[in-house]
Amino acid sequence: MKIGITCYPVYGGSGVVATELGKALARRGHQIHFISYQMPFRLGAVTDSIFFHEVGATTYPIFNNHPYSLALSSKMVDVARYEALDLLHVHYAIPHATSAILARAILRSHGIEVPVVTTLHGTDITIVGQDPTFAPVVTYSIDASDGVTAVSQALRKETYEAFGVTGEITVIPNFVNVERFSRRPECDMHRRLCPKGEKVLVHVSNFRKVKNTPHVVQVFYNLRRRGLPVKLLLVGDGPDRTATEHLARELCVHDHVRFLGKQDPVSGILSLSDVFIMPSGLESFGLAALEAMACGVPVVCSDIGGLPELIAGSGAGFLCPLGDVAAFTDSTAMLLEDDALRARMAAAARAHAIRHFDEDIIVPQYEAYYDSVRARVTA
Ligand code: GMT
Repeated sequence: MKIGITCYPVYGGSGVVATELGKALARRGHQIHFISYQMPFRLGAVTDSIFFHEVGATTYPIFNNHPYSLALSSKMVDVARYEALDLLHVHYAIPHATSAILARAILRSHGIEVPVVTTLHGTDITIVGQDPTFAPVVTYSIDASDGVTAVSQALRKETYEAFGVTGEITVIPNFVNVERFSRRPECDMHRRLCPKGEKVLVHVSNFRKVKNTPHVVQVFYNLRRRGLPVKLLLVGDGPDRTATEHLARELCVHDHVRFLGKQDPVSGILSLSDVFIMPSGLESFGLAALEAMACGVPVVCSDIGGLPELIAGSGAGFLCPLGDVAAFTDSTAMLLEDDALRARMAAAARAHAIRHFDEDIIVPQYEAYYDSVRARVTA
């Protein structure tokens, strides 16, 4: 199949999923055309079955902002026609689904039928999409898509409740490549970071408000106050990084905290970590937690959104009430102090990732979904 994939190319879960999906589909014999304003950050090199089409930015004095959504539609039309795409798969509703619906209409006017599959990821539904500025367009674009998937049951439910969408939404959970995301042997960085055998707490995110990164530092401060020999690694970057750094200094724990910025790959850092923490205020799935689990790192996460679907009953870690810093501290401390418990949960985390979220289990679900959408559209 020839598939056009559109996503945000920057650091963030939806872009990661779209890119990893494209790479996995290419390995399975499909031809993949990424269409975006920049090469997706996890793409690496293009190959003979992966292509990248950049959406250019044209400026003109009367434009307030560059109309990216329209430039994207034009590029979708161009790629679909000349590369003979079988399907457009867009990740994140705003504006990608809308651009794709417009592209589909233009293609139809040329007698070309290219179905549109939209995958909902999270903040496109839970935060940005519900803003009245976008809500009617998001609702229309979801309903007008030929196929809609959501990354968790929680997100599917939220989409029905918040938008009054009527069409079927199929849940296809996120996935991880369990070969690339697996624990690596002890490395020099670990020895230098933890000269006295300290334990490592890790957090990975884009430091947006919804990630509650100050809570990570507060939990870490509580752990140090309890006398636990632990270091904190913070991976990623975003709007709340400065405030989080300042808090670490105010609480005088900064000497034990490393802000590593955007990192790729993260599997090496996860491999030297003992516990992963995700105190998010909302998380439709929690891909970063899944990647940690695949690397055998037990997780401590908020009990909201799609996180219970990922973790509950797996023995891979703990779910804590949203915003309850004391509960997060207690659960993390338990894992850091009890080597046997941590080892048990680490093994369960890896096993759970392999059994339920391995790339080889989930990617065929997308292939089957594409087939069903194409069959319906051409019937
Ligand atoms: O985490 C983010 O804020 C980025 C966002 C995105 O769309 O790039 O992530 C969302 O999609 C990920 C991939 O499906 C999910 O794993 C994240 O849980 C989800 N983020 C939120 O719901 C806040």
